[in-house]
Amino acid sequence: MTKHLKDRIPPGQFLTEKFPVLHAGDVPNVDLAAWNFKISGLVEKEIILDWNRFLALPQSRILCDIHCVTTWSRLDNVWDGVLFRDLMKLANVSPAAKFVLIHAEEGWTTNLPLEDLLGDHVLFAHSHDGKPLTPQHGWPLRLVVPHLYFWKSAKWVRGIEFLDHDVPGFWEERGYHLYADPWTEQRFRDDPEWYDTGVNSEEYYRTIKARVREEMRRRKNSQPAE
Ligand SMILES: Nc1nc2c(c(=O)[nH]1)N[C@H]1C(S)=C(S)[C@@H](COP(=O)(O)O)O[C@H]1N2
Ligand SMILES: [Mo]
Repeated sequence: MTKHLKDRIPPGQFLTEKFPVLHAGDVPNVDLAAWNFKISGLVEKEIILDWNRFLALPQSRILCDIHCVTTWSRLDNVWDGVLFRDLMKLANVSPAAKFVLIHAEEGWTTNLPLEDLLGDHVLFAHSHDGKPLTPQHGWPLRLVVPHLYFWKSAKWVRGIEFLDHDVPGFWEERGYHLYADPWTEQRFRDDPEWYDTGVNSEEYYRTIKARVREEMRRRKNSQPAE
């Protein structure tokens, strides 16, 4: 089934064929020989991978649309890399882990519920549209979480930390939404559920995710028959 173009563009977004560059601070200088990736937190044993070991992991390709909170969307991006869930298999993660804090160069972080990372569409990418990432877009490695606003897709990633509680990341601490669903425009942390359910609770995520599912159902039902 081909989806209508308008059904692929969330509210408040415009389409671009360009690939804008956005981040806090400067593009970091990364030395691949010194680069490593750390799996930490609620794991039996911390794991540290170097670049060659990372590349030796099973490789996957995804095709996705991306939606930036600054209102641009870019369709049909091809990414190559390692699925989050394939990476996670290396570590013995405690069942108590419910959240993940993604760590990038220079202490930049972003937070996500673990279950959002387990799908076959979430990957650590080293290539975009068939070419290695450019430094501005996150070389050597970035996360891609297509179903959330693009700031969750950390560039220059260096590790993942499994947690039993939610810890707001860099932009989230500065007022951006904790979950960031583009279809219900979770841009800023000004949603009523935030005030109703309080800080960092699983209850909060249950509530906002229920709202997202409801919106997706509504959209599906309002689609004209073909
Ligand atoms: N490490 C790091 N990753 C980051 C950011 C950042 O400031 N630092 N900014 C995020 C934001 S706000 C966006 S919109 C996307 C932009 O990715 P792009 O520059 O490849 O378009 O990267 C995200 N990943
Ligand atoms: Mo952004």
